[in-house]
Amino acid sequence: MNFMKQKSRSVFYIVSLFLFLLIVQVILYGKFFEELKADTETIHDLSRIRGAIQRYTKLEISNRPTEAHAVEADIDNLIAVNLNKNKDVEKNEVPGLYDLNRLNTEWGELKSLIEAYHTDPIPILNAVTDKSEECWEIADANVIQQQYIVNKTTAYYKYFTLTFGLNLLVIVLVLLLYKRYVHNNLAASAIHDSLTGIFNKGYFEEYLEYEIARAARKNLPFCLVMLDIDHFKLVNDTYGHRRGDYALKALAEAIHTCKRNTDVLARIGGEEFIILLPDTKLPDAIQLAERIRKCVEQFPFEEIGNMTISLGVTEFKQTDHKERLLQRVDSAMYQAKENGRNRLESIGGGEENE
Ligand code: GH3
Ligand code: MG
Ligand code: MG
Repeated sequence: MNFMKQKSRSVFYIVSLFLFLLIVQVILYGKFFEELKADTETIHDLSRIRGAIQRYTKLEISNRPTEAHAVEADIDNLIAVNLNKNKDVEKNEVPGLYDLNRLNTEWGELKSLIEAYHTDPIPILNAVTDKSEECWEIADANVIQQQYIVNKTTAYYKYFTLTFGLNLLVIVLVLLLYKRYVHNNLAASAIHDSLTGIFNKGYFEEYLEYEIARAARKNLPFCLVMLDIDHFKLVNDTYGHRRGDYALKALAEAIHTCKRNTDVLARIGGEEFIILLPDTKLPDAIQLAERIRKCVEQFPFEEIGNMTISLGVTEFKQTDHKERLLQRVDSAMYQAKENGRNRLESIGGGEENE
């Protein structure tokens, strides 16, 4: 359970970290969108300036001053607004290309030429059209520059979307894995004893019912071995409850290594254990139980030294039900205690054998 708490904390930190990154990304997203919007507006304005300069020149040359002044005011306004808006823009992003100031200067010169043109048109006409063309080229270069900036921003935006998606995926994956982990752990803790890690009483009884049905249907033998630590109260009283807990865990491990893989071991009481031996007849079960008894007797329990166990063994009979079987193996174990402990007694088919 402690391990589960630690895991929960790690998951909490991981998910928090990725959520934080997600929030940072959302904020940056907002900034990107704003920039993109401003840049797109600039492209729009610059395209308007580009076309309006040509129109202004034509209107002035064809002597339509009212319309020409309206267009002039429009261009003045657009240049001023964009000069102000883009004053922080790094002009050297594409060296020599982006220069609204230069356009402004050329535009001023065009207006002066137009004034001179109205006084004496013939010698100035070529200079006016050349200047107008020059203005168009600068405005066009500015549009291309701005489009380049937008394309770059959009490329960053793609990487952003990718990392955003990955971030989200990590969060979802971590949560899904954690859900599975918790589910598995809960399922495991429902059938395992929390102290020793072996099966608990509830699971064992379910398994026993299943084995009884299987053995009855297929006419197969199986045996039960019940065991209890001798004078365990004394161990607790002498070495303390914690040492007692350790002894229970060590005993479970010792039995686990002595039994066969197919045998099912469970803790059914404080210091009481049971083993189900599938496909096993009584003589073989007695042999295995004796092996376990000796194994425990010789096991060096830290600080405590040696401990002994008393065991009861019985074999399943076709007429048995769960309670009768458990009662019989319990009686056998009780006899082992009565007869001096650190020994085993067996009861087979309702008769008592030693
Ligand atoms: P016997 O040989 O007759 O079995 O004697 P015993 O002292 O082992 O039996 P008794 O029933 O008198 O005492 C059982 C002891 O087991 C008492 C109890 O404190 C201890 N016990 C039960 N569950 C646990 C546990 O989970 N941890 C520890 N440390 N002790 C436990
Ligand atoms: Mg005991
Ligand atoms: Mg007991």
